Amino acid sequence: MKWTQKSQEKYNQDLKNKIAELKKKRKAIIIAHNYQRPEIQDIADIKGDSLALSRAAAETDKDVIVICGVRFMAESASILNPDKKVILPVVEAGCPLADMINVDKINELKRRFPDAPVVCYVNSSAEVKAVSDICCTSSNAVEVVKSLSAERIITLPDKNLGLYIASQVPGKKIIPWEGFCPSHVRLSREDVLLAKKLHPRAKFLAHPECYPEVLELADGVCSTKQMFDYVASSDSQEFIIGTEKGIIHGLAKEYTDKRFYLASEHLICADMKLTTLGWVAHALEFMKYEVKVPEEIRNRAKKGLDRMLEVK
Ligand code: CIZ
Repeated sequence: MKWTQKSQEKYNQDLKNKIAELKKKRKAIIIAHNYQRPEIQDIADIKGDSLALSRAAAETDKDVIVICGVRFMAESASILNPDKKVILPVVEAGCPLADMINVDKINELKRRFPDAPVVCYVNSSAEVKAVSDICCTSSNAVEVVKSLSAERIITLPDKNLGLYIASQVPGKKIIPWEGFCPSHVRLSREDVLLAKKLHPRAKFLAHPECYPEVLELADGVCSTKQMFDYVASSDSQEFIIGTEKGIIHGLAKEYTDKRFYLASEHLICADMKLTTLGWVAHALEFMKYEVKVPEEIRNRAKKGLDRMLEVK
């Protein structure tokens, strides 16, 4: 068969119909991150950042939660919903940033800075959350740190997010871990200056996982959710976006009268792009791949997530 745009559309529509049928049969909810492929965002019941995903997972009355994202997101859903089946369609969808820290390294930090609580970005494994004091996302990291009475605070695993928090909470000494997001650090100051030259009227929105010298050029430093909020309340018609490419689909779909330019074509997370319609259909048909956090780790990790959800 010759593969044309028409046959591709039919193939996708058949998969979407199958997913809708299976979703009903399984009493499932599909939750997708803002960085997912456009066609995955379009079939999701809930779409958002990690915080929205965690909240939706905590509130759903469905039996099965399909997380279209990466492993740590499915783990968070499992931590908050021990009695539900949490499914990650692509078993190897991980997060290189999350893999840059582990329990031994945190224990070493705690030995060096015994008075400093550990604030752990949700982009981390369940084991890492279990030995941290409180979690945060890129939406609420500054508020979470402000909510703590300690003067010295360890933030992990993303160094740039730690440096950004430090710039916003000057009264505290932030001790950031050295991790980084391989997608966001590919955005250079030169990329942004070029994009600004090409689109002089556009506002530049940057994710806090970008380097400080990139954030210096930003009109807004925003999580993905905050980028939606910024665009909604801005009079500007054009925006240069400094985060993963997937968000452009959601922004362009929601704000049809505004224009969005990706700050660099390198802003792509390969793990986020692994989930396809085919894998979601497979996940619902065969209930694969279940992510279940062991009870002992879950109990400890949940405390940090609950504490975060209380802050904001
Ligand atoms: O917090 C998240 O979900 C991430 C990884 C990015 C963002 O800002 O949404």
